[in-house]
Amino acid sequence: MKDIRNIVILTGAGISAESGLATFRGPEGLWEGHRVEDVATPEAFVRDPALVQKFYDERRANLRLVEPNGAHRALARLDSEWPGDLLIVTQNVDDLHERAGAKRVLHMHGELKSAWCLACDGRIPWVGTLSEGQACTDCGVAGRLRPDIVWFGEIPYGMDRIDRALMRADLFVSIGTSGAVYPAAGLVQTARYAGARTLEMNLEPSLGSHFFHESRTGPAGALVPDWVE
Ligand code: BJW
Repeated sequence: MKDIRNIVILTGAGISAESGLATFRGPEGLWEGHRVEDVATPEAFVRDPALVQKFYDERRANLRLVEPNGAHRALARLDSEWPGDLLIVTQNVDDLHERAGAKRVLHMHGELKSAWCLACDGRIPWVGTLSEGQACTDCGVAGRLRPDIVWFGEIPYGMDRIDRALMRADLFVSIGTSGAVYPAAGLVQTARYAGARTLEMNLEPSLGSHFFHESRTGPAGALVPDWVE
């Protein structure tokens, strides 16, 4: 990776698929069992909080059953060895990048293992199941915790930091994302505007694959370690 110093990597559900976590869209997609508007919007949470809490409780429980795969491990190795700036921007709410050892990770759509207290606006680690009415460990108020997840219509986390990293990036790499959800799907255009080389690695060409200089198709568990070597 000659002439490259600063790297931004965007990951999506496809990178965790080989660990056994369902992606969102497609035949085996997570949304097949749940209508997205029933579980991943602020309106759904107001309408049926128990359903939404149950959906996320189940996904948290499932996290304990899965392990990082070769793609997570390769990115963690790159993170630990890369001397320049590097930022892994993940849309995933799982913790597989961290469990593989990556440190420079930003969860733009939130994290399953975090709870957001609507009483004090604090973020606390999730313990037990939120649907049991766990109290906030900061303010002590019970029953006001929601999943710390960015739902449709909400502003993703860290957008300023992401924009700053993209403006300095020499290389932007997108892994395992369909390009269906904005603003994540538009990061490639910002990176190109800033002059970065852009590479996509996905099982199939994504909706935005024409925006990339290069598009490699195949499973992330094979493509990412090859690229990092
Ligand atoms: C493999 C593989 C293997 C499989 N190896 N690859 C109309 C037009 C444009 C935009 C909008 C619009 N109406 C509304 C909007 C905005 C909306 C949006 O984009 N909607 C679209 C659906 C149209 N966006 C928002 O509301 C966002 N907020 C926002 O825009 O605020 C305003 C704003 C403006 C400007 C700047 C800043 C803010 C918020 C979006 C929140 C998304 N939340 C979710 C749920 C999170 C919680 C949860 O997990 O439950 O995030 S939705 C869901 O989709 C989740 C994901 O992070 C996200 C992206 O999905 P991802 O990761 O791409 O997964 P898939 O399944 O789609 O794709 C997987 C890919 O992997 C596939 O291509 C496979 O082929 C591939 N793959 N196995 C490699 N082994």
